[in-house]
Amino acid sequence: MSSSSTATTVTTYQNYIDGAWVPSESGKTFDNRNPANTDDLIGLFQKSTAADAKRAVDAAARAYEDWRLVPAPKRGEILFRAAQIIADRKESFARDMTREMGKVLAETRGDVQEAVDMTFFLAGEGRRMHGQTTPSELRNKFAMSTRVPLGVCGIVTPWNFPMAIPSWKIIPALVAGNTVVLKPATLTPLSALNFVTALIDAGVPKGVVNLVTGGGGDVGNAIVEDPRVRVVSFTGSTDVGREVSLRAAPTFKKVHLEMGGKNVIMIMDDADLELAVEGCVWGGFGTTGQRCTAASRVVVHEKVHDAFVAEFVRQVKRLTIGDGLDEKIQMGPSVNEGQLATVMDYVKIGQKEGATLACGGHRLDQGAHAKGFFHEPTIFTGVTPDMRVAQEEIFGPVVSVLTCASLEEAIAIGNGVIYGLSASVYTRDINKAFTAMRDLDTGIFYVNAPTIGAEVHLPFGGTKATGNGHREAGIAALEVFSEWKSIYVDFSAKLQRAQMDTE
Ligand code: UN1
Repeated sequence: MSSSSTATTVTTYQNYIDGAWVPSESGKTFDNRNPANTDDLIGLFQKSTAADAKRAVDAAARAYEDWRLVPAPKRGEILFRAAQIIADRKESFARDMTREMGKVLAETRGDVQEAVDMTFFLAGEGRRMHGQTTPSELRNKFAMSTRVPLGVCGIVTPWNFPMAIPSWKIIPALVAGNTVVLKPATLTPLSALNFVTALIDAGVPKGVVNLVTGGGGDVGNAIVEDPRVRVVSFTGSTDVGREVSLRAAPTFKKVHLEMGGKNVIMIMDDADLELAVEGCVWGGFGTTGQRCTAASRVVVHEKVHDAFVAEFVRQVKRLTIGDGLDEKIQMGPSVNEGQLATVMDYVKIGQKEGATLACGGHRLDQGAHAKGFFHEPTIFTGVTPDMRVAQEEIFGPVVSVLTCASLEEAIAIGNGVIYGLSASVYTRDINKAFTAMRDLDTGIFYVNAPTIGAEVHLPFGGTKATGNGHREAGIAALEVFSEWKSIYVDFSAKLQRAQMDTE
């Protein structure tokens, strides 16, 4: 069993290492609390150490010796079963997720569904995972290259998509024949544990997937620095990503990083404004703005600026804020006190820089909001491209509105940040749409839709300080979790040596 109950009925959850639920050698746990109501203690999780991480890597390294030889279609079959199990448990997994990180049920259902979709999609790679065959230079010789696994993968995942993102990384790792050590964000260990439990119940053999909860400094670094770990896949902030990269470098690991964003929606003067407002509301304030893909900048053509802002502000003021378990609520809390403090800091920074607070700007802490980390959805207008609220990732419910006089200016503003994840344009002019699509330096681009909503079978990732050249999702994920082996089969060696001598 994954858990045991204490006298106060608070569940203590354990690590999963080498096919068994085990406590950390530290003897310590940490709390997992509901950000909508901090009285609600969801459970206690293991405060693991470097020694726990090492045991998990030991187990994964041993299990790799057999898992790599399990035929890929068979690995895929286990993963198909896992996808179905996750689908069957969708509602309870979604509720656990809303409780532990706050986003509304409609979104946590979407998060779980993304894990289902990704698992079904990549399980199918067990029967594809195509390589190449190519003619050889020589007679009686056959040449091909095949995908091979790398070994143990260290997977470090964030709290904002607590089941989807682990699935983006773990499923391609497994189908390709690798084994895994997962360290989830300390704010969302239950969703990670639910995901791992589904894999176990589907029949993933012992040691193939290991879960170690705890802090990045203790567990994360130990995984990233272990020479037996051959791949590290990390989603989180750009600062931590840089550190992961540096720590992984001495042992020549393959490192996949998915980091910050400052995504832009560009609204041209011919846009369908109703559509654009709807996109900005959900792109900006969905998941309380806590998405790497959040539309935290809106650049509006000066001709439609005032009409757009009036309607955007009107709709944002009507959003219902509260506990995401209530189906009527549209936006939940920030994930913790630190994240809320960041939001409040940026509200002050924006005002000091001279931006206009068009709505929001305050913490909500009365009545139903008294025990959570709630903040009003906030819009700044009159923002200029150099302001910090236009440059820095806030990861909260704050949107900055800027103006432009042309598409060219909008594109320059859009590209004028260190990040490059997602961008979008609202226009009815196909020439403008294709120009923007070509010229925005981002990994993802949308036309007449917000910057959010990536689908599992397309590559996901960004340019510049958002990523390091890799993509996850789609079959692009296999590039991270496999490498190529080229094989030459010489079926007439003697004859060929003779040929080589004469040619
Ligand atoms: C993230 O914020 O890290 O495209 C991922 C989207 C979601 C995934 C976001 N499907 O917005």
